[in-house]
Amino acid sequence: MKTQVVIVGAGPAGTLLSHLLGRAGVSHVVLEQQSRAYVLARIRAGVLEWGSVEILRDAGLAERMDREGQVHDTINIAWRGSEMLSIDSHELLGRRMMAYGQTNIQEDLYEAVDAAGNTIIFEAHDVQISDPARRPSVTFVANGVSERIDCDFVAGCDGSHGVSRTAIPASVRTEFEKDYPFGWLGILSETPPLPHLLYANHQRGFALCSMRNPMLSRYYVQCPLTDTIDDWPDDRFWTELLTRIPADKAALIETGPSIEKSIAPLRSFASEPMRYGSLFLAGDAAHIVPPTGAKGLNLAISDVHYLARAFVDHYQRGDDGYLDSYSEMASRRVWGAMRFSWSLTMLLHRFPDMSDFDQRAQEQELYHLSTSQSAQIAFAEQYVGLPLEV
Ligand code: FAS
Ligand code: PHB
Repeated sequence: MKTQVVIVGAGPAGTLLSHLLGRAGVSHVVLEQQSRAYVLARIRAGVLEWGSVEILRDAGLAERMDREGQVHDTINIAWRGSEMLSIDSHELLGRRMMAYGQTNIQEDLYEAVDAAGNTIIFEAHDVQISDPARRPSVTFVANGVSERIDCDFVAGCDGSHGVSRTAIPASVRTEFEKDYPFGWLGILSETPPLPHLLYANHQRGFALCSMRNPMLSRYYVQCPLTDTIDDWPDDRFWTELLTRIPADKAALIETGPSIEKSIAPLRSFASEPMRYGSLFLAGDAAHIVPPTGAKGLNLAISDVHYLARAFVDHYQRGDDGYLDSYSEMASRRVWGAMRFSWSLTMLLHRFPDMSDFDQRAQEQELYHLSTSQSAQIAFAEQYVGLPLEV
């Protein structure tokens, strides 16, 4: 086979790239190691920056999002069990955010790929990238048959455990990493959510109240990395969540059976450069952020926005300016989100070695955020997302 771009991975990054390239008439093939159903069963992100909303709208992917998604202006942060601040990004910046689950986005993306007749080869195994620096080709096995695709470019959208990043020689890569000594236990429950996102700093640990739709709530509590979901029956989860948030908010929460329960470790990771010759990395293949800042999915979308623009300029105008600037431009946005997600994780979580001084210093920073409009503006512009670079 021969095509212009091979995309490895059909998560949000790879599938959005497929859709954008298809709209521009750039030939491509997507290789996904899992089945379509497996990818769609993942429960992950829930909050979209307004820049991501606009990218999806411009790509004709927003009809269901605009119908079912929930536009939000306010982020609430609680501390010490009773204090709470509210940050209204629309009042401060005129910018909003959208609560719309990654699972829904993935469904919408697959539907659009099907409608456009683009090619995703699911259950493609043993993907290998050869000669990424000059004349790349990709081999894989599907239905027991070994295949090879010659291409102009490879887009590595295969997440943090994929093969694309390591196709860049270790001598070329610089990696930055920070692991956190706790995880997030998340549940979904078919109960009405709180009206606004609520993050909580508490002596017992972090908690987060989020949503998917008016009858589907998403909740998280910080838990030790050594825990498993068997350590957290629903009753224990609800008791812990309601303890960590202010009583007046806890009184509004309707508990119910969890329909999904999982523990995710928290990690900061970045690999540079995001380009090696004809190989380009996008999304989790190049970077991981702790979910505290709701940035992972949004970075995947912004990387793909930059990369699709670069490929289209190459093929339609013979202009490689955006290809040549991709790695630096995408990395600038990645590091903005990386730092914000790290700082919010350090501010809101209970670390095992924390002293009373450390706890009090966290609480003082939250008090300052509650009283300073300039601090709130700085927070809000990073949470809802800075404008994309032209
Ligand atoms: P993905 O990992 O989503 O997709 C990569 C795809 O490549 C996968 O389908 C995989 O099967 C495929 N693949 C891997 N190796 C391959 C190979 N060798 N060959 C072919 N295909 C291969 N972000 C938030 O903003 N908020 C959250 O609350 C949040 N929660 C998360 C919870 C968990 C458990 C995880 C793991 C991530 C979470 N994230 C969250 C981040 C998440 O949303 C990612 O940022 C987002 O999925 C990134 O999308 P992709 O880059 O497409 O990577
Ligand atoms: C979610 O809704 O899953 C969510 C919201 C905000 C975050 C992380 C996850 O920071």
